[in-house]
Amino acid sequence: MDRLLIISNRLPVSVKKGDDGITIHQSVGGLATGMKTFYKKLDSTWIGWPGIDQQELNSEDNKYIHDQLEKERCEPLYINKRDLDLYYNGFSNKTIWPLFHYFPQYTDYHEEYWQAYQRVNELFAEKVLSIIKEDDFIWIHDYHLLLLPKLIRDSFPDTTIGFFNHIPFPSYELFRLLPWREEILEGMLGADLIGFHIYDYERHFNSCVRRLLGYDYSLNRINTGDRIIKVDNFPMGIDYDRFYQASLEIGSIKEEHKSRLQKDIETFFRTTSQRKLILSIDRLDYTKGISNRLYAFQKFLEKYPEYHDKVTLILLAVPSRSKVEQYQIMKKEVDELVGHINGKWGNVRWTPVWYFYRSLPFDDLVILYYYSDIGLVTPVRDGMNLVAKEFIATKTTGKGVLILSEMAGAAKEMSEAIVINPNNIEGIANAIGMALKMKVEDQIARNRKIQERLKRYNVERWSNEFLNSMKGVRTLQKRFLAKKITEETEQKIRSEYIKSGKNILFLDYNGTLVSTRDKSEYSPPDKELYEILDKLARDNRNEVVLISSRDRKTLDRWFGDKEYILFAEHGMWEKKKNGSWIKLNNQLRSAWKKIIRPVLELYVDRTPGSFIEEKSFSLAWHYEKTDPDYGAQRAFELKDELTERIINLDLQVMEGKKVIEIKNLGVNKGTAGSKKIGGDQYDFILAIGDDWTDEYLFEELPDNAHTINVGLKYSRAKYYCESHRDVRELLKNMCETEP
Ligand code: GDG
Repeated sequence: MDRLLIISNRLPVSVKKGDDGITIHQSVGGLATGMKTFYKKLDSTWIGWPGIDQQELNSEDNKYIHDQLEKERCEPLYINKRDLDLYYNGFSNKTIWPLFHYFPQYTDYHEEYWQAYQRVNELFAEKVLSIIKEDDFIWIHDYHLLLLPKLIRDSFPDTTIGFFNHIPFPSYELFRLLPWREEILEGMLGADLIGFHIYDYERHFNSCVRRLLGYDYSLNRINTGDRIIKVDNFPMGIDYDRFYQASLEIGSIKEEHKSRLQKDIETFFRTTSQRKLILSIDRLDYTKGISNRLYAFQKFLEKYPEYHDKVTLILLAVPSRSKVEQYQIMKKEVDELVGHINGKWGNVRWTPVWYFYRSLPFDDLVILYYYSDIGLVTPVRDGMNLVAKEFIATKTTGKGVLILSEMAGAAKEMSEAIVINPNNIEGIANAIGMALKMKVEDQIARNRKIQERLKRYNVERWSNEFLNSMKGVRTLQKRFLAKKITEETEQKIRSEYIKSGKNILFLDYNGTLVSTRDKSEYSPPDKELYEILDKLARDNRNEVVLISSRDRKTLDRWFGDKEYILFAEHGMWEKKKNGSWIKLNNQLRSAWKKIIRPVLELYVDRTPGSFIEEKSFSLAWHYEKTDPDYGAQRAFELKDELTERIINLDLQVMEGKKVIEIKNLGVNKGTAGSKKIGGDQYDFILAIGDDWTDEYLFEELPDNAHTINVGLKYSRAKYYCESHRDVRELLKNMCETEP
């Protein structure tokens, strides 16, 4: 693959300046730990903040750091102290972090933070643009850099950009609280691929985009009109073998090589098989549910006195964001709770909670995992949670029990764990009791299943899937990118048309033959349009097919006496030249209208200017005459609501221009078009339409068909033109060309 630029707030290594000069350490955290080993296997450069203020460095330091980081394939980006504070402690960790983790009560909305966030994202963009090369792949990580994809795209439109969000993406109800919500979404949509850990975050994001920006999505693609963006979920894995191997080695370390921590654990905890260790590891963060965990442990000690003197909770809380007030308050609460529990139940032989407030080196971390019988992971909200996965990876014998919060993304993949609700203190206490009593065979059976998955879907596989998906989006975009119709193409279409003996022309009505605004009943076809269509229809080589979403009556009134074939209601009805209307699908039903009509009526009552159009097998809610913003917002809400309501009704919800239509499944312009062509051989096929109901037709037609979309650049059509005027011009020129 081409060169990869990885961009995240922090580099995977941190620079420190102390008495012994400059030192470089491994950064702690999911992203750094996870990607550390594998990113060096690729032709890649990592851009991020090195963890130090450049003001503290002299030219010698700078040179040394530069050389060291170059070896690590890292490119440092320095941020001035004030901006760093406002952007990192401020907007990232006092605005986005709490809001995205469903803590609106901790969320600060300060213009000053937002300004700094924009400045720092721009700084990142400048850095990227100073080193970017054509064909580079750019992979941006996390919530600190939500604006970066668009900033890069604006200056480098053809580059391939992926964005991965490591934290949850909240539901619309939370996200809408953000004053800069549109800018954030637009920023993210600068990427070609947007990844989340689990489907729930993906669907929240899509719904926010639809409600706030008005871009629709289908399957997992968002079409902004001039680009297609893929949104998908990629549950992040761990470096499984590294944890598994490290744990295997611990078991065979000779006595004289054992570390202090290992010796202490063996001395104090492995005295009898009765003693059990519960492990809790997190950054000290209010999202991680550490106090809930302590309350639950306390409850457990109350409920199960038989375990006194036997069970110890090791609580490793890694200092984090200690400049943010909420974190300071929380630290105090945890300190007090630990003190309370130890004070109440501890004795000379037994300290119920072993509390570490620091970060440990990797080897010690694995020792803790290795000796623990129970992993207690109880976040109140967590994007994924890698600790849960690492705990299982170190259980080389298969023995051990994981208690996992259902609010962690990891719970979706690890259902064999004991899954708890972190707010249910009693429930967690019981889960601890259950874990202590779980039979060894049961433990092994559960863990082996999870291990198989973790081994297979490890961090390398995760990265590869993300990167391959990025490549895939580019191919997809090329496939969907209609070319602007040029004079040369028109010429080509015309010359094929002249030469051919049997032609079929599929023409949509609204937005294609008349302007989109002329949608009401009172703007019938004009003289010019009749002349063009009549002329085409008089040529007996041609079949002119008007394929519209309009109802039969209207089409009859306008074109009933014409020599055209008419398709009404997206192809539910067909009228041949001089014939009568026939239903194309006998499976069609309309009893469902009784259920759906009241929903639409409610929207009519609440949205002045909107109205319901009833067709034989469909209902449509039109909002072209409403206040544009309000109407659009209501339309998104309605679409969301209908998506839920139509389950099991065999219906589909289609969105046209300023209309939402509910109709029977399996009927669309594509099925009608292909039925019309049937086994007949046409030398020349032309299809023109303007909204996504026409996409079905473009897709169904044979490869040699000339397909033209009016307005949308991203379409299944081969070409696009600007407006209905261009369509008329093309058709006029065709009529005027004599064979
Ligand atoms: C964010 C999201 C998502 C912890 N203490 C020490 C240490 N660690 C390592 C663990 C693990 C990582 O840090 C923590 O990862 P988590 O996933 O548990 O949590 P966050 O830091 O909040 O990460 C999270 C993650 O991004 C990845 O997308 O899963 O939801 O919040 O790898 O081993 N490592 C060392 N010493 C410690 O004391 N060496």
